[in-house]
Amino acid sequence: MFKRVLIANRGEIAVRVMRACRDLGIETVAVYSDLDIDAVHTRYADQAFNVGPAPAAQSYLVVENILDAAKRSGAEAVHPGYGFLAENAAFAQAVIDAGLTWVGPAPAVIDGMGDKMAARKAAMEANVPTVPGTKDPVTEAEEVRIFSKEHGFPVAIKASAGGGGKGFRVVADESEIEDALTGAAREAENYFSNPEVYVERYLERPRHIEIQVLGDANGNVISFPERDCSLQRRHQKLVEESPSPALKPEVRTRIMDAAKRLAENIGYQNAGTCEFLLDSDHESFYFLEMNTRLQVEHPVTELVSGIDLVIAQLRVAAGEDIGFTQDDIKLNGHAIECRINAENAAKNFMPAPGHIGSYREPAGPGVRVDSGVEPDYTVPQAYDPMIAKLVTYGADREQARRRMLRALAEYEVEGISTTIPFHRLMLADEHFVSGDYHTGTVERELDLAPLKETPKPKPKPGEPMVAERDFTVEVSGKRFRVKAREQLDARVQRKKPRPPKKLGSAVGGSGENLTAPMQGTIVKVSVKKGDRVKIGDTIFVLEAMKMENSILSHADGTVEELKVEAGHSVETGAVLAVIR
Ligand code: MV4
Repeated sequence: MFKRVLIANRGEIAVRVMRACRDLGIETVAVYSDLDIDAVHTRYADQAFNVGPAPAAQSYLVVENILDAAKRSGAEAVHPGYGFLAENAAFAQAVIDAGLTWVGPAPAVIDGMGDKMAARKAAMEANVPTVPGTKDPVTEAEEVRIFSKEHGFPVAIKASAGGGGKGFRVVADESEIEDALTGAAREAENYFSNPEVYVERYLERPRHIEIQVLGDANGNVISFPERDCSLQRRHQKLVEESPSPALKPEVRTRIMDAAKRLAENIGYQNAGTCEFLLDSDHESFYFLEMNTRLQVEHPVTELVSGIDLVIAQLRVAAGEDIGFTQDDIKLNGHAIECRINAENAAKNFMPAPGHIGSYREPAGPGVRVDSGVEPDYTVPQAYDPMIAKLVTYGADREQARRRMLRALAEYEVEGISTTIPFHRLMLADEHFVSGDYHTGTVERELDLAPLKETPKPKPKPGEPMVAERDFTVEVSGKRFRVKAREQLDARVQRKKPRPPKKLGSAVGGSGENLTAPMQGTIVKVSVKKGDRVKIGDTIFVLEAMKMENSILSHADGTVEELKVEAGHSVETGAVLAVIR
């Protein structure tokens, strides 16, 4: 077994991997950016090396800096965690070329599965069902039209190099083909420097089911009971659970066998995940893609199987026996994970980095918290907004759910907005309680209105304004919460009515200037000088916060001037156009 391992990551996953190392008596080496000099993971490790300034592109993603830290620390292996360089074949190869052990699958396998078309072909060869689709990439609208004639609408256009929803478009009818094709190809080029896209029949209301696999050092592959990851928003998972409330035992067996066959066929070693779509009949399933890394949601599998997946990864990488076989993998109980993100669900899940004041994690029976933060920590804007994962375990789903509600109520994160209120709503909602949800539930069916801060009732003109404040007072040993109401002088600014919001849209503007509501890159200009526009019309498409956002007109009028064009980066508040 290794004496020392470098963890090429930060936040909760870095701490989580370091804990597995500690369990095995392995010394840990952290890498950190200038922003993480006092971060939890940096201080948890036995050694820590600075790899560069705050931006990930200048630190956590700089291969030579990571390798330099590995050499200087005397690390014998590198664990990449997830995200950052975890699925970067060149990095994996560089680690191996430096004489170190890569804790993950072979670089060629990372490359192979990174190409969704090649992954689909590997699935077909392993007799694993895939969604009916084109065997090769498409470039012309006519090809999409021909496909839809055979398979009907809706169809999905997807990036070959894609994943996570980037370069993903749903086409409901012929009229949408052209725009969807160019949009998907543009996004694919922007995100993956590869504009290739392909077409599939689009499954309505599917569930997102994934199977953990583990290839041991002797080429045996073990598969684990599924994770249901359907509760997503804009391709960002929010809640995951195991087992899936939608999977019958015979379907579980078939899907676990399918994942094992695929992993065996490509000679998979170490931990990986096969993603499937389960059709709304809860019988037919289709291979989507394979992730060649440990996933965020791996703890739910650890809890229902009793296997520490990171310890297993380290043992496989060291060429050791993992100590269990497929027959040892049983499904016991139920686990649920809620991703605790520094995001404000009441404001379209807008990232909400900032300073955490008091911070208290829940505990008690069946509660696990994998966290990368602590009291008085500042959540940086530079990195992914997930600050922790709250995972609960119960003998059955209802016990796991109730424990999650208890833990969410105990979880205290003072100073920033988090997704805790969203999860409290989600876990109590009938869609979750019934288990009857799908990939569109969060975005299309869940009512998030209760999360909107209840605006204080505005006093009528002339009526005094009253502020309310809560206090805890003690009277003869008893504690009472009291609400004090304080009269203030009225200083009320009447706000202009805001135009209707489209999903994934934003409006910014005052007077005749249309301004950028957030920092980002203009990827599309939807109007030209002289066009007549109405409030709410899309003027630009701005790429920010990992997604494309429509920038809507804030007024009725004529486009007098366009200040930006596709490709321009803009700061918050920048004037984008003049509409009068
Ligand atoms: C699909 C699909 C339905 N039909 N493909 C693509 C990115 C991957 N992470 C999930 N993707 C999907 N591919 C076909 N043919 C549904 C999904 C999907 C999804 C799509 C839109 C919004 C959220 C989603 C969550 C999980 C799966």
